Amino acid sequence: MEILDKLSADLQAGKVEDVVQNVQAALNAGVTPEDVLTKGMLAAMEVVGGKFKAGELYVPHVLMAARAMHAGMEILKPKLVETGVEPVGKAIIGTVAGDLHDIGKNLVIMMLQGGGFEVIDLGVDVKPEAFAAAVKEHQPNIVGLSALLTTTIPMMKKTIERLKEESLRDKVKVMVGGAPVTQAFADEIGADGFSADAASAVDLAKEFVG
Ligand code: B1M
Repeated sequence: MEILDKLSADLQAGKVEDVVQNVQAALNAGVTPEDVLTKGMLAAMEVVGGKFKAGELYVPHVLMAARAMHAGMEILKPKLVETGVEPVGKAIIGTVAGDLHDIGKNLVIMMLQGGGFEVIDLGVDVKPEAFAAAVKEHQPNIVGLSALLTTTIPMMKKTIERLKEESLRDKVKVMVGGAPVTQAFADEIGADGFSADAASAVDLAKEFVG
């Protein structure tokens, strides 16, 4: 459909105003909110994610596309709620205690939202007990831990331990990431998965929720 192709192209190009206009135009033309989401916006974010993974696009470009996605979602969300489209899963994500880096985390959040997930952002410097409290409150499928410092990655282990202490560990999948984090480290601390970048994080999250 021409309008969805245009929406997808504008979203990939990060054109916020055009995306907003195209979402509205598609809805006005009678396209269902679900088709606007899946055939227009999610399809576009998949292209962006794939190109980012392949090294054909860089962080600023992905951020622009993610911002355009956000702007479009503001219009689409109420319509999706009206038509009862369920998110593919729910994740809570934060940067671990002692760590204030959030650029990568925010990128992961935007990409997950682009992938159809409901995401609760716990922010930065999130203590293990705050992650545990958020799991109780929001009952997510996934807990995402981000860390950028070699001095703070041990807090990932502490967070997992806290989830165990509060009998919450079996209720969630724990995903870890950030520049100093590796698959070997993720295995060592008992995380369910590691992803090196935001696009892989979406693939992993989708695997987690089946
Ligand atoms: Co800081 N910093 N910083 N810093 N900083 C690094 C990380 C550092 C490598 C710089 C260096 O020395 N070369 C170094 C860490 C060294 C180490 O630990 N071995 C460092 C340091 C030392 C520090 C301070 C201690 C400096 C000081 O004050 N003496 C201090 C610490 C503050 C604190 O946190 N308590 C500090 C402060 C800062 C700023 C505040 C100035 C700023 C952060 C601003 C912000 O985030 N709002 C900052 C920045 C910007 C950086 C660098 C330059 C860039 C980090 C970044 O945003 N990268 C960084 C050096 C570098 O990397 N070149 C550096 C871009 C981002 C998109 O990538 O975060 O890796 P990244 O995210 C990727 C993946 O890792 C992955 O997906 C993302 C997208 O593809 N990913 C996940 C991330 N989280 C994920 C979670 C997942 C899955 C994937 O699942 C949940």
